[in-house]
Amino acid sequence: MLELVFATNNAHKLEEVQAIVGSRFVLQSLDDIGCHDDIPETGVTFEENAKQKTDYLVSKYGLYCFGDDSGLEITALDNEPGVYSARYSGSRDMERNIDLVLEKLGDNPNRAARFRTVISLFLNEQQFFFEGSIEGQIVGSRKGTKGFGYDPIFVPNGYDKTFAEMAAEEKNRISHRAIAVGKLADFLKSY
Ligand code: ITT
Repeated sequence: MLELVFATNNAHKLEEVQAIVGSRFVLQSLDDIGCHDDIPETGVTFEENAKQKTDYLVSKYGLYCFGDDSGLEITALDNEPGVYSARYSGSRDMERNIDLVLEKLGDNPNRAARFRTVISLFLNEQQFFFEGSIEGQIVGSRKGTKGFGYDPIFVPNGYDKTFAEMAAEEKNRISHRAIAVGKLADFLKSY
């Protein structure tokens, strides 16, 4: 059994990932290790931000750990909001963040977008990255109330409903995060 710290305080995320990686790995949250610091996220790529989280834990605690960063990239907006997804409008207010995206896109016919997640893993003095993405389209107005973040305006390619109209199990089968975590889990299982 190997202990690994997941650089998150989101208990739901931790539980979900623990179930996927299996009982050979015991995952601990930042809270579990007594880390209440505001870990810097100042990178300009998801890779940099994910690595900042693990670098921080390695230098401060010397622990094996992984951390993730995700966001929405819209082709017609030069891949914005990207790493600024959580605070695109200047705050964490998702109503305003979504309004800003819809306003900037206007009636641009190019609605292509993707959600991306990058996971950084530090294990046995080595650095690994795992990535997941899902392509889709930004719709003209919000649809659905499930999920979080930009889910109400994102329709994955091959589907006719937004992430916010899907049951959690359906979204979690195909999402960027599910793909990246699946790769992490496969790697850990074969390690
Ligand atoms: P932590 O870093 O503390 O885990 P966070 O809110 O910053 O929380 P992420 O880095 O995973 O979470 O994602 C950044 C933003 O990207 C998030 O606040 C959402 O606005 C958006 N986002 C990420 N994944 C999403 C998803 O599955 N559905 C909708 N929006 C998502």
